[in-house]
Amino acid sequence: EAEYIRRFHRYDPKGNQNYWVVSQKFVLSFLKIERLTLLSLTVWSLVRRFDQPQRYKPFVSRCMMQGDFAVGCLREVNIKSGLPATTSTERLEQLDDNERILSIKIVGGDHKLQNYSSVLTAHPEIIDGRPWTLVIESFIVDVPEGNTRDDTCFFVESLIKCNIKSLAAISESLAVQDLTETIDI
Ligand code: A8S
Repeated sequence: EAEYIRRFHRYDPKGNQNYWVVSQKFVLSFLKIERLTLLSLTVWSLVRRFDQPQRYKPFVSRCMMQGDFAVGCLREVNIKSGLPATTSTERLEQLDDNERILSIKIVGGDHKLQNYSSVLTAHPEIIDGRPWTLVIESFIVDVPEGNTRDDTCFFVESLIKCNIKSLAAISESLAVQDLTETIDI
């Protein structure tokens, strides 16, 4: 796990270091809870669809793509009501189907997260003969004026935890669906 983080979740903070959150601790606390009992393919097939985040992200109501689905493309995401945000414009920075890495950068929108970038990696593992997927997500973001590092980290961490929990639940139901379809009843 530490090796995955070393390899895939690296950042190069610029400017005043205090204004950046690189939450290694958050990633580590995640590692324990987010071992998903699923075919890792199902997880990755949801994550890699940069054009359809609403399939698993509970706060996204709609997503519109600008340009073809390729590295560098942009999506405009609409956020459900109840959050301090309405839209977000996001760029696909990296999509690696072999290593299972998705990296995005927020480049605009109506919300408080300035210079937000994130990396999500999904690692298939066999534990007790069963396939699992370990999902690790890390992020870097400016601390908004009037907020503390801790508050900012807590806010983002809560959103990401919701996303990953939902990813787990939806992947699981898709995996079960796939299984029952192959069993001809
Ligand atoms: C993601 C991660 C995050 C998304 C945040 C942190 C966001 O979409 C929501 C509320 C906000 O205030 C910021 O990978 C923003 O989705 C749900 C609009 C960016």
